[in-house]
Amino acid sequence: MATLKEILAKKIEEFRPRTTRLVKEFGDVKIGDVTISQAIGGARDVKCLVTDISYLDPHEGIRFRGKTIPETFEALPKAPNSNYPTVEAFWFFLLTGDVPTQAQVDEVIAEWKTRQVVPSYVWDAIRGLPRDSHPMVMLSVGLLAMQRDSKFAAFYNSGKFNKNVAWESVYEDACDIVARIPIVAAFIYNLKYRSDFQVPIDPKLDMGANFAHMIGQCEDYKDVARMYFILHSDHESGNVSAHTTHLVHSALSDPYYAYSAGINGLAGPLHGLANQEVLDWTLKFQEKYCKDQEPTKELVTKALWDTLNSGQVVPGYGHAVLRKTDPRYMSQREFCLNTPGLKDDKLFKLVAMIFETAPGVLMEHGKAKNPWPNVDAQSGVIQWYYGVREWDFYTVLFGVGRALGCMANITWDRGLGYAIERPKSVTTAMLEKWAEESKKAASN
Ligand code: AMX
Repeated sequence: MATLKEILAKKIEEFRPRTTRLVKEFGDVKIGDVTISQAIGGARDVKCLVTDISYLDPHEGIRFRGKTIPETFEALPKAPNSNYPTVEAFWFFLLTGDVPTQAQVDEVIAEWKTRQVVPSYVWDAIRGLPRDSHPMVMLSVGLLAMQRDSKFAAFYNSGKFNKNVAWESVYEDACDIVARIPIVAAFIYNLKYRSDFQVPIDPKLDMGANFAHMIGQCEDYKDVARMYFILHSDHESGNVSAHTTHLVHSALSDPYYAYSAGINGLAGPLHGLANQEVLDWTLKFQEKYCKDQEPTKELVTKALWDTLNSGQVVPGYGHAVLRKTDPRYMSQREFCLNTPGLKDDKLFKLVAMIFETAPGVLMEHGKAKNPWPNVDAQSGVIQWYYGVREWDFYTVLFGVGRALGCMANITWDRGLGYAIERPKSVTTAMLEKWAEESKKAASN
């Protein structure tokens, strides 16, 4: 049986001529124009990134390797006694586009075990931080501390660096990072919230199950972890964490530097930190409005307007690309509705009420182009229900999942030899000149 790396090597070899031909023969074909509002407004919709790992349609939502979320869950081999695939099966699929056999999944699970040794100086680096540092700082520092192990950096410094095979050492780092990041995350959780009570990995368990085990969670949480990490893995290339990782790696910074930077982007409240903000908003709402009464749509409406009128965003709602409810939201909602206990949970019911109310309020407010919920509006309530109530940790969970997409993407970036990223800037005076010229041309 060919290994994952051998299958990947064959796929990259086969794919390369497509990229080379596009650049060589069709390099001048235009795929879009850039407007002044795109240049000033965060490059929204500017088509200048390429990935085949996932695609985000504004109306349909995400497809991983051509498959919707339900199709992905359906197609992949499941974890033992579970309706969900293992993260390892998903990793194989994300990297190659092939649905692995059970034997191939078992091989990835076994291989990750060999990579799960985190050097003790990583723990020292994290322990050296003030205990009230944000867990995303700890995750970013933990990743950077592991950079000493980078096989890509070692290959680059070996004097034998060769562009054609550079992807192989990125792949090695990528596998090390995805295998180790849940261990680092569990360490941070136990350090911060369980009085440094550290639990060793259980070599019999797959990644999701092992994460549940390390943070002292119950049997049912194993599926929560698998589902969570898969859903948060990839959202095409333009989001801040994926794009940052791609950008930093394009300078041939190794995957540790690149993903540590990606994690720093994920820590922004408009991006991954929104999951923590959603829980914070919802609990503050309960505290302020529902001490002596049950939540009602009227109270939720009032709280939403209070947020908007104070100039803040409603966390968990809106999206730069999506123009409908995020299927990652729906997938988690379905999980809640199918989980006895969770479907009747007070917080879940409140989140469901916000879902019924917020889109109308945002439409009336008239600013957000997408008034529908994104992934972050639903994820915290599941963690809360299972007892992971330290909501400043939620973005770390996002970061564990997002590692899969970012690492798969930069492995392919190197495989296809993507160039250092370097868009061109212009000055405001140039924009004003072009604006005047366009006005004159329109009036002639
Ligand atoms: N609440 C209030 N106002 C919102 C809003 C929301 N949820 N979503 C968008 N708006 C506002 C924007 O702030 C912007 O206002 P401005 O004109 O005064 O600057 C206006 O509506 C137009 O914005 P947009 O084009 O609809 O969105 P965008 O592409 O600029 O930003 C996003 C997208 C996600 C940052 C934005 O919708 C937002 O801030 N949402 C809340 C935070 C959040 O949930 N982030 C997580 C996104 C998913 C993820 O990455 N994890």
